[in-house]
Amino acid sequence: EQTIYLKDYAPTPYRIVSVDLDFKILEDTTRVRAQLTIEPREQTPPGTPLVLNGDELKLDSVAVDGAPLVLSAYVSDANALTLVEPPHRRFVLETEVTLNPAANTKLMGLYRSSGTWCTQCEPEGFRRITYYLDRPDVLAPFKVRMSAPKALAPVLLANGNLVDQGDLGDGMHYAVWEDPFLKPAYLFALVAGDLGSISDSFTTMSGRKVSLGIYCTHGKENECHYAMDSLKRSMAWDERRFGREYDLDVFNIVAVSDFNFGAMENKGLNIFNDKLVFAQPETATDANYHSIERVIAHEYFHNWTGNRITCRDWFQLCLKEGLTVFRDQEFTSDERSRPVQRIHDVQNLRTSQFPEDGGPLAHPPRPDSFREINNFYTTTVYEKGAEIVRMLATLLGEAGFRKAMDLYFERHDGEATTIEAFIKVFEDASGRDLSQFATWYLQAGTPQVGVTDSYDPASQTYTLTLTQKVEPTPGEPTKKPLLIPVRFGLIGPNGSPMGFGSVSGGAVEDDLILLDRDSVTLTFTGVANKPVPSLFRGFSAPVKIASNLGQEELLFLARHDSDPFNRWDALQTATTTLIANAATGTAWSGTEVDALRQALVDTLDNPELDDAFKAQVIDIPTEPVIGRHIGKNVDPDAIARARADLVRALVGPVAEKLESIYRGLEVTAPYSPDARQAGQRSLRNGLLNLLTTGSDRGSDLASRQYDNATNMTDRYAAMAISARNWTAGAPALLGDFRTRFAGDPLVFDKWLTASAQAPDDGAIERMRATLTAPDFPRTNPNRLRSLLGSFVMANPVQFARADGLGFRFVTEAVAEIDKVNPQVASRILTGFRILPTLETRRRDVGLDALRALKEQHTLSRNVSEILDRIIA
Ligand code: B3K
Ligand code: ZN
Repeated sequence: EQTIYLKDYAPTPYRIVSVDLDFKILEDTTRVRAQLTIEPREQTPPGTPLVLNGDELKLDSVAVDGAPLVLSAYVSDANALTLVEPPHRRFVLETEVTLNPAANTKLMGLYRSSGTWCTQCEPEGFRRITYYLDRPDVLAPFKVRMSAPKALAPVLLANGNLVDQGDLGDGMHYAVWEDPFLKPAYLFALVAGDLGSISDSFTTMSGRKVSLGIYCTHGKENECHYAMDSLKRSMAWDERRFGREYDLDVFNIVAVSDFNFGAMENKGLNIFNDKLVFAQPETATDANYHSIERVIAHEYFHNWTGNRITCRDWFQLCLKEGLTVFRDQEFTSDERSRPVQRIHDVQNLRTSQFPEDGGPLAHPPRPDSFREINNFYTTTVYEKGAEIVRMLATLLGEAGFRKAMDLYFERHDGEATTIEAFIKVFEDASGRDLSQFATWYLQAGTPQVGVTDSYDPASQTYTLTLTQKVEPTPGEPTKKPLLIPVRFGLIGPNGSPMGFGSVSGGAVEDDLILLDRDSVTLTFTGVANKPVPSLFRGFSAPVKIASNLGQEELLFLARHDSDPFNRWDALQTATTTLIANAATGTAWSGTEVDALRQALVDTLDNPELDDAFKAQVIDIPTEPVIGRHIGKNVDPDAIARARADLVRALVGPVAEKLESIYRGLEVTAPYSPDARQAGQRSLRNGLLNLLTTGSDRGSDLASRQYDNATNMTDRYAAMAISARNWTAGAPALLGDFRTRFAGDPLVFDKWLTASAQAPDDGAIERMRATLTAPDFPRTNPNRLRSLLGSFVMANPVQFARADGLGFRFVTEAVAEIDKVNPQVASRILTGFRILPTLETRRRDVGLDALRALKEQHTLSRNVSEILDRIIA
């Protein structure tokens, strides 16, 4: 099996000048005729073979300039069609293949989802539709003709603009779509089906009217309005914030129920996992609305960062993904609350990216080799990629960043480009040397920043030393120092910001320290009193901070820091430390718990803070986050016990007060997903969570909330909190929820998740029974991920059981899923990346389960790669 290296990149010897596709879609088969106009590049020697990618294609005919090819002129096998000696001039290659979309359970290429024909081509799915140079640096204009039975597929969609349509008799009809923009094959899309839709329009800043459509299963139209609203707000925001206007006359979105990922940014025809489109208050939570808004925006923003400017090769994936995640984070920050969104994004980074970056699957945001590219659509490429762009924005400032982005669009529009070119744009626009900064893209691992300081009252001098260190990661034994932007402030004894005279010893620009060596010692003069340093404000770099602050100083920051992120983070650090210490044998003191409780209560009582922020402050770090903090010899049972004990100690004396705040927060107005109302619900549900873990009032409160809920946010929270704490009421709530919403697959997913995250000893049996029930939809990614993905990522107590039952349950399921859908299987398997952090006994039974998987099954390239990297 082959490893692909970035260093081997070379352009194709042939160019594809234009693409003409004809799809004949019939009930059982689809015939694809492709006419590719091809020419050799100037430097290509005559006689150079033309190798086109293919995957599971059945070739029916092949011709050049209208003449069928003789057998000796080409070779076709499972993975390629090779023209041995193509003409040394422009020519038209015509191929015909037959596909069976209904049998395509990998959901890459053309497949059927609940009767609808749809496509997913990124990264290498187009080769499952026709023979092609299936790589992102081959750009061409596409014309697509499709015909299908009118009864099965009254709706026929593809990229670009509709240029023709009509009746063909015999119950068949056709449509022709043309996309004038050059694009790589991974952005190709086609949809044919019997779909309902809603429509709207958007007038761009230059006055062009764009027709907008969202297509879905009949009957779901009413659940598409929030997605439409999010789309229009995204289009307006990209004009305002980045000066980017939409470029076609139509923009369509199609919701499908079987989808490997969240959504896909195909040019002018985005295809979405329906869970990221459908929303109504009775069945979708505030969190669902939030995700819909974010992902609709994300895919729309790709039109400029991804489609107009795409990637030269898949190693450059974070060129489009990191940048587009940054853009969607900024959109949500502008539409909702900036500090709340920042905390949300950092929680996500710490929960999923840090464990990836500190374990066997660590890789740089711009990797230099892979076996299976689908395994690199990771949180490192996406979320760490976004953090890198955010650091560029921090270094350049708002105006400087916008100037650089303008230059990026101007310089690279229409191109397939690289991370190097992206960085060069930022250098040219700012005049800065970013060569050291570029290391962020090329090196894996989360830097650990150490802090020490001292104050000399006699000379009024404050000294601050910052160090950085990155642990070795697979294939990278030694690390280079990074350029780490540290946004900071000094806080005086009365809680106000403190000025200083001068600073020396390192690079400081206004409130930004540039930590660019292993160690930097800064000397601040004219400092009147001993300050408390507030470092990494707004989480200005994706690092782990080994703060030297004690609990007292952390609580001081939580009270006084002008930076809301650091206020939140100070309490998180204080809480995590107490739990981690207790789990590893160092008990907390009563004073420590009293002080922490007071800080939480003061936050709740502060009328100036908004509810969403308060909810984040009282959110006790999860077990996986604490496990990660401990780092080695982790015993999930001990962590769960210590966490619950601390919550009990915190809540006990104030349970009544918390309950009365809880009662006072009930929303009486009609449901709205807006940030304010959602914030109020999240605070109320956060209190319910505290009361359920920390007192005996919670179980009943939760059951009552469940019964009286008028929206899914409150009902789901009550069930999930009960399940996670395995209260007396939990089994009844799970049982009711399952039958109450039977028939709604997206609500079933919520039940699967809650059930999989419950830490009771019956969890595995319950999951096994669910999974093996005859009516469980075994091929649907959403169902599988809701059950198994939530289990491996969020239920360490049962997944990492010392008897190995949890591990074996998952490896056996992965072996089965792999036969159907390798992408889903390998994604679930990544949950085993926690093995190296676990205590020996658990690690060993986990490794045994992985070895058995490897020995007993024939596995896909996707699963084998993940397995080998974890076992290694
Ligand atoms: N670009 C797609 C991801 C496709 C994933 C293929 N395994 C969605 C996105 O990031 O916007
Ligand atoms: Zn994306």
